[in-house]
Amino acid sequence: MALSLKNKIVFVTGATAGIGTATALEFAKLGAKIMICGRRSDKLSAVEPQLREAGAADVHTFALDVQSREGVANAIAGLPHEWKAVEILVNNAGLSRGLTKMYEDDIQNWEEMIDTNVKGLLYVTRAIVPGMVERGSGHVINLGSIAGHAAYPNGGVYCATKAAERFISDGLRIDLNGTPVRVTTVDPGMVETEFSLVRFRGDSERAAKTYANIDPLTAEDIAETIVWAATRPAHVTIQSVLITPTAQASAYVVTRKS
Ligand code: NDP
Ligand code: 8X3
Repeated sequence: MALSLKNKIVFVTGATAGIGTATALEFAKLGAKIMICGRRSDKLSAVEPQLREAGAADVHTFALDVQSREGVANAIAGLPHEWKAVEILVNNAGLSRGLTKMYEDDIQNWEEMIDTNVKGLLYVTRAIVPGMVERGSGHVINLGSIAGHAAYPNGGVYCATKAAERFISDGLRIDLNGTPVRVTTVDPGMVETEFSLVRFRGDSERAAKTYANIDPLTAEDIAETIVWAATRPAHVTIQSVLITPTAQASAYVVTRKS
């Protein structure tokens, strides 16, 4: 039987757009208490009423850049008492920067991807998981990618961050074995969100080409997958889900409609 998440606290990082917003909304429909963060405060304010409308038992938002080790530690330590018992952590905040040969790339792109996708995920995990272990309940769901399964041309560092995510998820699951805390990695292929717009620094024409002439995954497809994994009975761990558009067979084998 599916687990009830009514009144449980679900924390989604990077919920000001894309998969994060859709995931928060999907959990809200189940009557969970939703806590979200991201760097853009205006977007957090815009998502909050949508979450209440969707059925969230309560909503808490705060601006956070997960790249900041101190910022993450302070934000989690400073949570109001009633928001501390996080049941589900969705480590979703992440990004890609550029699509360039590694040996010619701007090093700043690497810093941003590694600091967000790898170190940011670790900082949040380190701050939240001890409470789960102490309470004897919890589930960490990390956003990986098909990019973590095989490197593709000009995206090597992004792929490396998602390969790291895969091993971090495996390592965390091993370290938590013997506790009831579960770990899942959800690894999508092409999902049409702000992802490519961010990758190409606002070049919307180039971003749109990524998804031209295919039916890409939607943020809602991924949100539903995450909620499915989260609502399996307590004795079931979905370790990983690799999910692609039907038009995509691997990280770089995609058939476009002519
Ligand atoms: P979007 O760009 O639409 O959303 C990314 C979210 O992450 C935003 O809410 C953004 O918020 C947040 N974010 C980025 N950097 C930080 C930071 N330093 N601190 C806090 N929040 C941050 O992309 P997606 O929804 O597509 O991406 C979500 C996750 O899914 C990422 O981890 C991505 O790698 C992964 N993924 C995406 C795929 C795709 O094809 N779209 C496929 C596979 C995986 P803000 O800017 O307000 O901080
Ligand atoms: C995002 C999917 O293939 O654009 O992680 O890297 S891909």
